[in-house]
Amino acid sequence: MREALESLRTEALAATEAADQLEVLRDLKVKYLGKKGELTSVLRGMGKLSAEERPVIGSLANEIRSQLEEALKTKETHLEELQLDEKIREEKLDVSLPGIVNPIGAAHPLAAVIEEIEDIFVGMGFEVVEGPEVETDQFNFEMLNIPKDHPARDMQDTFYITDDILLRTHTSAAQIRTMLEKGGNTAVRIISPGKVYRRDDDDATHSHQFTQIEGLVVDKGVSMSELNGVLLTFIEKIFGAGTEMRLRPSYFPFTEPSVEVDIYHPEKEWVEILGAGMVHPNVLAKAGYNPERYTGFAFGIGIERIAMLKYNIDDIRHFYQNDLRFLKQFRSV
Ligand code: FA5
Repeated sequence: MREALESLRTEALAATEAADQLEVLRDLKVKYLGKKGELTSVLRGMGKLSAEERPVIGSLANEIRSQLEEALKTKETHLEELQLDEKIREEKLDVSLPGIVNPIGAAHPLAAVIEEIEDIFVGMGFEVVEGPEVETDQFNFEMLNIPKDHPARDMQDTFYITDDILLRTHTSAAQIRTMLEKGGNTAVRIISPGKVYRRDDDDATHSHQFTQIEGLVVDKGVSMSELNGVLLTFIEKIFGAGTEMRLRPSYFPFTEPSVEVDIYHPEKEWVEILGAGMVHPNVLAKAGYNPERYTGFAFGIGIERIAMLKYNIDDIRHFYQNDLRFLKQFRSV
């Protein structure tokens, strides 16, 4: 029996030594020390031993059990340490590796130009208001002195939704909304940016959907020279001091006199960027302002044209094609 125990010791210690996985150790523990394990089954034969032999074999068995337990524990700790080292090695961060760069978005060039223009006018005491893109014929035309049969309707070929509802052809509709809101006896000093729509054929300088900024000043004693001063200040701020501006007589049914404003560009020479004029007395009256006491001026700026001149863009369609090669050039704008 002694020999059986000794060979069990040798075999179990060798197996423990050889184990290279925690699972293997667990199996060995069951195999040798478990209730149905080999040590227990050797000890089951103790009944056949003499009274003198029994304590000797008993103490040998206990010695082997604790030696084996000790060996298994030591090996277990060792394997756990190895496993932890491996994990640390795998999860180690190499701070010298190049990082993953997330692409950063930027404002669309038109949005950036609108913001810049808003800042310039806010600096001159203007308030920013918004109007709806789906407008009534009444606000887009009738109240701007353009009745249904008026030839000026041909100047702005319109997308109609019904006979009386349309996609606004210009931001001038915001003039009427603002004056009605102010009630006929309060001064007005607003700009109103937004999208407008016309059934124009798209080409390098025309788009069926484009952006305007309307301006409107109504007060007692407002004059054409103030309009001139406001526009020149705006143009010098957006294109740089010394930029030349020219007013050409023109015609809009809602202003009298009316002008078209060009700026001088070294390559393109004179380029039209906006329409303007003194608010027509009929328009003031329709919107509740007494033209005997109040005068006003208004202007409508084409934003794409401004952005094209400012950034040397040769085709208006670039703004609407969402080509990243184009848009990425405006990251720092
Ligand atoms: C108007 O729309 C008037 N409402 C402007 C105005 C307001 C005059 C207040 C007087 C008082 P016009 O149709 O000219 O005017 O357009 C104004 C500007 O919008 C033009 O100078 C041009 O810069 C721009 N524009 C006009 N049509 C297009 C188009 N199809 N695509 C891009 N820009 C355009």
